[in-house]
Amino acid sequence: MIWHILGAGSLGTLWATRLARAGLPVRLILRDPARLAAYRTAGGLRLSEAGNTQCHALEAELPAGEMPIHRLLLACKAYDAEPAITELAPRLAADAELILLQNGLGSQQAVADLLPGRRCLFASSTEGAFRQGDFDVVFAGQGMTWLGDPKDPQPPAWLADLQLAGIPHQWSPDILMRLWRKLALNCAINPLTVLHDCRNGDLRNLASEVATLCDELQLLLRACGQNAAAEGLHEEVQRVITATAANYSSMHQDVARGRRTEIRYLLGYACSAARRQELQLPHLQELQQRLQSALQARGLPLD
Ligand code: NAD
Ligand code: KPL
Repeated sequence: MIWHILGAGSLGTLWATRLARAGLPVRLILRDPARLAAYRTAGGLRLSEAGNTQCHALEAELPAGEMPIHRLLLACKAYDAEPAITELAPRLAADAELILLQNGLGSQQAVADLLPGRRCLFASSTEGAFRQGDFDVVFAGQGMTWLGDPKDPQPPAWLADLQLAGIPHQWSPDILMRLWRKLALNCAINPLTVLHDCRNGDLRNLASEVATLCDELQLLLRACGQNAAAEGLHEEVQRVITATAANYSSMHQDVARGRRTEIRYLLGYACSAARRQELQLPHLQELQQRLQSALQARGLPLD
């Protein structure tokens, strides 16, 4: 079974190169003819890991290719997921299965709604990678990827491919709980690092603001039926702030590089969910407004 991988960015490269190294057939799907030509000129994907760089000349094609797709890893940003799948849908076989690697919430359901009958696994990853150039990625942090299917608690047999490829993963019968928990962590940390232009560790100086946000996020999680995700949230946020004290959050990095953020699928999703539940969460809503003003001032999209 061929692994089609849409998105030759940080995580797409990390997955594609490990699957290919294990001898599994992999084909990249690149956005347009210009990207395909640039990929061919580059001669493949470069992955640097522990000071060692290797080039992997994987097969690549365009979304409008002929071959039906049976297994797809969707490795683009959350805001690109729906348009990417809309373009690719005619190639997806009736039995196609997908892994959706997007952070936050909202994009996975939107993709699944476009593909009735196809199995969509949702993923939440703590692996770290970044692009240092076109088709040139650095594996920056070991981590774990949790996979699950909100509609079916049974893992697919083909997860054995990930084992073979050495991709650390765990099946999660309650993947929505994991995604909500990560969303809450990201909402408590990432926007403040943008607003204060600081590293995660500097949030220790904003302890009461972080605590207030965690209180509101816990109310939201409970109102949305996510009691397990609410448990001990503030303590975990404090632990993550300490453990990643020297790092800039992913949202801070996006803003610093002038890139669009995934705000719509993080804080935006949280604020919309609060409105749907008719919950008043004034600090979270004010945080969203302050963040949007900061994005506007930098000429970045507000969602
Ligand atoms: P990235 O920007 O490095 O890569 C995304 C790639 O998708 C880009 O190369 C882009 O050109 C491509 N793409 C977008 N639309 C496309 C289309 N229609 N056709 C073909 N290619 C298309 O992003 P990333 O860092 O790999 O992040 C992917 C997701 O994983 C995000 O939701 C992110 O939050 C999440 N995530 C990333 C990391 C990390 O360390 N990078 C860690 C955990 C979670
Ligand atoms: O996931 C993160 C991010 O930067 O996106 C952490 C390190 C948990 C901070 O929210």
